[in-house]
Amino acid sequence: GVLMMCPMNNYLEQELDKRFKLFRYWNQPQQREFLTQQADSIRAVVGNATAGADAGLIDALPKLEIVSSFSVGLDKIDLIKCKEKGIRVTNTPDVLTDDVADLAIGLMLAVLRRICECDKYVRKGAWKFGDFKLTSKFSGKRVGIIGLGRIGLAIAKRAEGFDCPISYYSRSEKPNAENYKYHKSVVELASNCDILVVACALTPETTHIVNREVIDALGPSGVLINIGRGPHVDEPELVSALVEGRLGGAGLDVFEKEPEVPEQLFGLDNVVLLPHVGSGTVETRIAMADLVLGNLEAYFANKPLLTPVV
Ligand code: 8YV
Repeated sequence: GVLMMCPMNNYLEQELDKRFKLFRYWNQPQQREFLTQQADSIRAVVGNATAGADAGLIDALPKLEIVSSFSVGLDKIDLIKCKEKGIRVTNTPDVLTDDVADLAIGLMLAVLRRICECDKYVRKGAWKFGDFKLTSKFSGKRVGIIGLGRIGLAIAKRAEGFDCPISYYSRSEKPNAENYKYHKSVVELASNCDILVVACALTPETTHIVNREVIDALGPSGVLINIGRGPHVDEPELVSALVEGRLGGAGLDVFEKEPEVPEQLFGLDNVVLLPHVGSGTVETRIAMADLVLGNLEAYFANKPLLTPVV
């Protein structure tokens, strides 16, 4: 049997139902009792960015052999425990890179050119009474990227098309990034860019990697873009910096306690708020679902996994 943790994609759910004995975790009124009853029949877990496989779930499922995540991020999976127990783990890299990078650029444009505010302006009929205020140019702005992995690199390539000088922070300097300037700390990166983008994985080391010091280094004309994970940013610090005008703006696809979004942000026009839709296109979600299914099929057919992590 396969245990799906929460609703994530209809096509994925239908295919899992066709090919395996599917248990829907979110439909169980008594989740603890359900786990005790079905403990011996669940060999696979399908999770996502919302619900994965934590230590408690892994301990409750002694027959668990594989966790196939409908996400590239692995922060909701206890990878150390999986390794210890010989549980395989797969994710959905590459297929979502374009979408997430596209959206990062979209957020930059939306924040600097006030696209959402402009749209509201037209809809409420305000144009008849005067032109919209002037906004900020995006082309040529200095873009700083935290994490130059698959997604960070795709954002860099796109921003290059807008003539943006690129700099980045990562644990070590990348050999494949000669055109991009490496900074050995996030504060140094933030001090030397106009737009700071979070594009790294969420780990204990990168939790609150954007803290007050980083926000202050970015400053009142700087813009923060987060398409990574909410906990990358100290959210109360971000909110007070935006409310007090110590940060120029923010484009956020992710939040610390999704779907909760700090309401103090709702009245700010220099902020664009998205409901975690980085990979949310029809095309990409099908490709992600096919990877989840392909990994499970490969595993149970004793074939090499398509996108193994553990
Ligand atoms: C998804 C994501 O939002 O890949 C990730 O890490 O955050 C997203 O693609 C999510 O897992 C879809 O349910």
